[in-house]
Amino acid sequence: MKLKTQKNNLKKVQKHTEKLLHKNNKPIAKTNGIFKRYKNPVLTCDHTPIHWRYDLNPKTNPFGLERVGINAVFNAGAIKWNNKYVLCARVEGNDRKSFFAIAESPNGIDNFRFWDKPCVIPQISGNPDTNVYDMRLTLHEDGWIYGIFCTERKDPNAPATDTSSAIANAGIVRTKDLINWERLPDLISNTGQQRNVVLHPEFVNGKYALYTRPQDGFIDIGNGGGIGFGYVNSMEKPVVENEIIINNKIYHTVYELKNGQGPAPIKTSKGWLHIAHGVRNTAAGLRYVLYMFMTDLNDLTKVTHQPAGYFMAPTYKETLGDVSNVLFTSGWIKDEDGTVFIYYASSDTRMHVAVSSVELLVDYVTNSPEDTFTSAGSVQTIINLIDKNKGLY
Ligand code: M1P
Repeated sequence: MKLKTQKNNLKKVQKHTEKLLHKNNKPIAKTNGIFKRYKNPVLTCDHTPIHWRYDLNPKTNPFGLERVGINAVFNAGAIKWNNKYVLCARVEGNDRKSFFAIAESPNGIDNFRFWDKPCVIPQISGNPDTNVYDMRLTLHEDGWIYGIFCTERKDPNAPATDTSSAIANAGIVRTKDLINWERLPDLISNTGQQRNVVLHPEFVNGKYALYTRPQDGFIDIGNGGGIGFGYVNSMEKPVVENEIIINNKIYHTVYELKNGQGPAPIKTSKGWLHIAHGVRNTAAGLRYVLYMFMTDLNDLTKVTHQPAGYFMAPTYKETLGDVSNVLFTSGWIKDEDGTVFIYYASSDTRMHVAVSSVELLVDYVTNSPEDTFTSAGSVQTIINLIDKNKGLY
């Protein structure tokens, strides 16, 4: 076999990357009317810049070999910024470490391009993060853009032979330009572990408000779980107070095992629109789907509407990846005209977009039947619809 020269191999990679970055995206024909999926993923490991992965100097890389492998790009936070659709993606290297990197698109559906360098997240002195992931971005009414992410560190109390046990908590940064990040202290809460912590965009009774997901263990949430809600007096000393569960995990639902808030909710005239992930166990492992609910405009702890079951589940193609059968969202963007871009990842591998609108989502959430939690109840729901449709089919 002939060894590829540096020039040939790099040219090939460059060509492939540029083609990918300019590929137009189209909605797929099949839709339930509520949202439209798009054909191509919006971000993958192949979208990462070539200068992150290759030593471009022919003297030090004569064969044009990849030096730093990128394994996956997923679970991105999202924000409309300077008229661009911006994702703060979780980029995972071949070394299993995740980090954050910003990619922007002019239209929200294709042509996403990473900025020159990944985000540099300052470390907490004496307590560095081992791994960071799943940043939710919130433009708060205090003027800062906050990023809340999961920071993972080895459990200091695990026996020496246990090399897996970890502690997950919410790390917090803020920025005014998405380039310079100020690290704030990690969240202090009653439970040992937190993941999927999200900042509400408005002050509530003069306080910051957080969606949380308290858990007892790193993977198992134990006695904890459910989407929590609590208050924080100061983001510089972030201690969660009065944390209560507002959206529980429930037996024999798509969120039986655990759930977690997606991005910060969207304010509508009918209430706050939420998108979340729900997890159940199956013989083939965990299955992650997305579901929606609405909370009261004046009482954020009160769920006013919640359609039964999932809003989006992985399609066959989306079920395949590093962690199969997973849809996960941590970012969406509402445009001035009410269009909603839902950015979701499939199987911890790649990012996609689905497009809907505030009008459609509010209709879906407020008019779809709620869960009855029994098979007989589900049959009755369908019978009710059939009766309502009498004479119309
Ligand atoms: O692998 C699926 C997801 O698992 C975790 O989510 P949760 O905390 O709800 O179980 C996270 O590690 C997430 O990043 C990942 O996509």
